Amino acid sequence: MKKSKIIVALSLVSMMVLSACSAGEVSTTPDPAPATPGTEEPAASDEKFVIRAGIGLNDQHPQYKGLEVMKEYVERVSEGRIEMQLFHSSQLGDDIQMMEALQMGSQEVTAPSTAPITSIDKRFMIFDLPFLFPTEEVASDLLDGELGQELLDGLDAHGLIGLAYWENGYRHLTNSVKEVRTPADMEGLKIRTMENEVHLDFFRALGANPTPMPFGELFTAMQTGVVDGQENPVPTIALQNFAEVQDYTTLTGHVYSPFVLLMSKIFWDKLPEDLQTVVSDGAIIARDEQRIINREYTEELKGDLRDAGMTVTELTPDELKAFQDATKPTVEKFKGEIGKDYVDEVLAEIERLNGK
Ligand code: TK8
Repeated sequence: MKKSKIIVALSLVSMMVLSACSAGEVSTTPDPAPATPGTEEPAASDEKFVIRAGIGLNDQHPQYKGLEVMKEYVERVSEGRIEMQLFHSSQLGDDIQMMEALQMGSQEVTAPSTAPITSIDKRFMIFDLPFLFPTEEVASDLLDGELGQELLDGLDAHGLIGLAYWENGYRHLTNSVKEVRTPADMEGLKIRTMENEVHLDFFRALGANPTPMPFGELFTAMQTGVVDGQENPVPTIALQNFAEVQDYTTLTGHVYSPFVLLMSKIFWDKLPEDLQTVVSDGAIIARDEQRIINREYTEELKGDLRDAGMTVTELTPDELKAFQDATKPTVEKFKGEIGKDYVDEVLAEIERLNGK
């Protein structure tokens, strides 16, 4: 009896421990040795996968609309084996924090601008060089081609899967102090930039006083006067209500910014192959839709900025050239850091695409 009592007691204890383990809290049994990559037990076909997708912009922005298109596709085509939960307005952190969360496996998807990714791979600085792309079409053709793919493939080594390039768009300057038509008008303006050396350099070259800052802190910084201005595409200026704290927009179009749709490699490697295909197809289908929405919004919302009381300045060709000339030293300065060969390849490809 006594012996059996001990056995019962022991099995009770182990059941309690087991039930505690299944709740994912306490584990007394040593974790099984991590399976050699590629030898993991394939996920059961009915296993459900949850994707937490976080962005910095709000739910009105074309970036969020793109996530909604992707959510609809992956949930439908995976027949519910994938659930996508969407988080906007920096609910899960800023671009850099979310990228790090993906690398650690505590989040599955985010879509930062390329600027923060330069902290991981300097070649992404190519997209921050001022006045690089003559049109959106040339930009997306290059991004979707070999040269763009080469950079996405390089993210694997950093625990990230580069799924696609979505569109942030041409960036324009706003401020609350004065109308800007020339580089001289920039003198001393406190401008918020993304956390990126290239942007800091060319705003200094324009005579401004740039401050790098996460997007989530920008609105308050403009409201309180910590900064006089910032630069972003029209949909962001309009849909993030910058007209409430900014009076002037100058359509400089100084940089075409892509977003990079990223997935955690830890999560990606757990997905069975058929679901990896659903995710990558969904990313591309949503990309094409997101770009169309972004370009439509960009045209429509320019009028909204004026209706909201902003002075919207279109530069003359000469005025634009003055900005291009003033920022040329930045291009030369960062060619080396990005890699001269890669820069030359990209410039040659832009010329080819632009001549098409
Ligand atoms: C939003 C940012 C934003 C970017 C910036 O998270 O930081 O100004 O243009 O879109 O990625």
